Amino acid sequence: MGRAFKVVVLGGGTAAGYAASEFVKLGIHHGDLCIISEESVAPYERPALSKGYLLIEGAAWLPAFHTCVGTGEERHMTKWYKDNGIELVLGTRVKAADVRARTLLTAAGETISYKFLVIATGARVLKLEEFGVTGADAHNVCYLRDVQDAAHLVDQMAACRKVEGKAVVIGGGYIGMECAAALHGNHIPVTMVFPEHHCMARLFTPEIAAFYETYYGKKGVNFIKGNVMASFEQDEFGKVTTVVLKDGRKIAVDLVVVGIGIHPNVDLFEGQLAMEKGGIRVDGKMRSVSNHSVYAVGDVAAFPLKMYGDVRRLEHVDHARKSAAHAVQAIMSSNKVGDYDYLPYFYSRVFTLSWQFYGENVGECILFGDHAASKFGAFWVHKGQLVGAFLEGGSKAEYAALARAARQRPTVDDTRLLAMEGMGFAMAL
Ligand code: FAD
Ligand code: NAD
Ligand code: ISD
Repeated sequence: MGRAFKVVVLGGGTAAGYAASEFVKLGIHHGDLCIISEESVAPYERPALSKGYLLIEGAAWLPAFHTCVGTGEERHMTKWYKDNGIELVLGTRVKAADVRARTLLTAAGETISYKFLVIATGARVLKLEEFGVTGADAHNVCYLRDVQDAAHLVDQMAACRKVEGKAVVIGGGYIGMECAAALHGNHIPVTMVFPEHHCMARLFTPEIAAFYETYYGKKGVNFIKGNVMASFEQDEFGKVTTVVLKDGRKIAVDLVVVGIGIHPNVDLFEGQLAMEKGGIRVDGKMRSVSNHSVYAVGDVAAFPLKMYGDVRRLEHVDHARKSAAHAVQAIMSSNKVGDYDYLPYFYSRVFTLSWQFYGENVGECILFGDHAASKFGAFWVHKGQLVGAFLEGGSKAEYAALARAARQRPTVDDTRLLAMEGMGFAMAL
């Protein structure tokens, strides 16, 4: 015999923290909600791990960034969960799920049953081993997904500084860019290696990427593009000492940071729930299309993106927070809510730079502003409509205008005029 709850949230990350907050706002009864997390700490704002956590001075560590401080709300530590009658089961991995029987089996052997399940299992990092690289389990090869990884990276940066060592960052995406900035801030020289011709290839155009690469270059960050690592060389203690690239080049190294993407954690539900785009296919209520007792939110949800009329899976925190709140509203109202109507929003902060992006990056990219002044942006125009908007160094009002523009999708008659008007175009909407 195990425990039974009205709602179980599986996963204790960012989406789970925002789901709990919404359940409490909507008046869930004490004893009705259980959150099961493999992590040993209460839900927190994962974005802080590649930013505040890695600072050499004035670092932000837990408990500073438990949810929901990322949106300016209250910080919820374990006491808050207890005070609100939420069973927070930490340090516990769920190893099996049976959605027909509505049960979860924990690694400790307990069966927990539910009326409604919210899957918020997020993602795990892609490992170099999956590309056939050996030696990637060395102590000085770091990944970054959870607070333990971040603590390990902080230790490894300290060890690297001690020997006045150098770092190689594998991957030119979000983790690569944010960690390279953090390594530089820790006085560690950095070389970035990635297969694409420019950084942040999922979002940036070559022109946008050029601004960031030039900025990083002036700080001393070295870029090796269009290349991948092939293998590591290690010393007699197992420490990685050399990164060997595919073209045979060798880079001496003391610390390696890897950010080569993620796998959504959906394995427990393979063969039980409909999947799409690597995630759990849900409807506009964030409810599994194949089992109406199950909801999925955050990184694992493949959801209908209403504005664009297709199904997407997004790996960003704003969506994790909002999709979680939406699923909770659906559960608490017996699905008497509208469909999730999300405007994609991504952002990053590196060095003293900060950008935001809204919408989608399809069609022609129209640049505006001034790279030299670190104040520039871009609009994406598709089939005569503005569909995406990016800005570096914006003010609160400008970012709000950017979001409005991407939401409204105004007609663009003259792209040359749009380039000249720049932010003026968005501000006037
Ligand atoms: P997660 O936050 O990953 O939470 C998943 C939880 O499920 C974890 O607690 C995990 O341990 C648990 N879990 C998984 N499987 C099981 C199981 N079988 N049993 C029990 N528990 C389980 N996005 C942005 O938009 N902006 C940013 O600046 C930004 N920065 C980021 C920085 C870093 C370092 C990382 C890693 C991500 C960042 N992201 C950012 C992405 C953002 O954090 C994620 O999109 C968001 O955390 C997804 O929330 P989630 O709750 O779906 O998953
Ligand atoms: P990513 O998808 O942003 O970037 C992966 C990068 O890996 C690619 O750009 C590519 O350069 C590189 N790559 C792929 N295969 C490679 C290989 N074999 N060898 C070398 N490089 C290879 O993923 P990430 O940077 O690892 O980030 C992990 C997750 O965390 C993502 O979901 C991301 O959205 C999220 N995240 C988001 C933010 C943010 O939104 N500001 C910040 C950090 C992390
Ligand atoms: O969205 C975010 C973000 O970028 C962070 O660093 O949430 C966190 C919190 O602001 C950390 O306190």
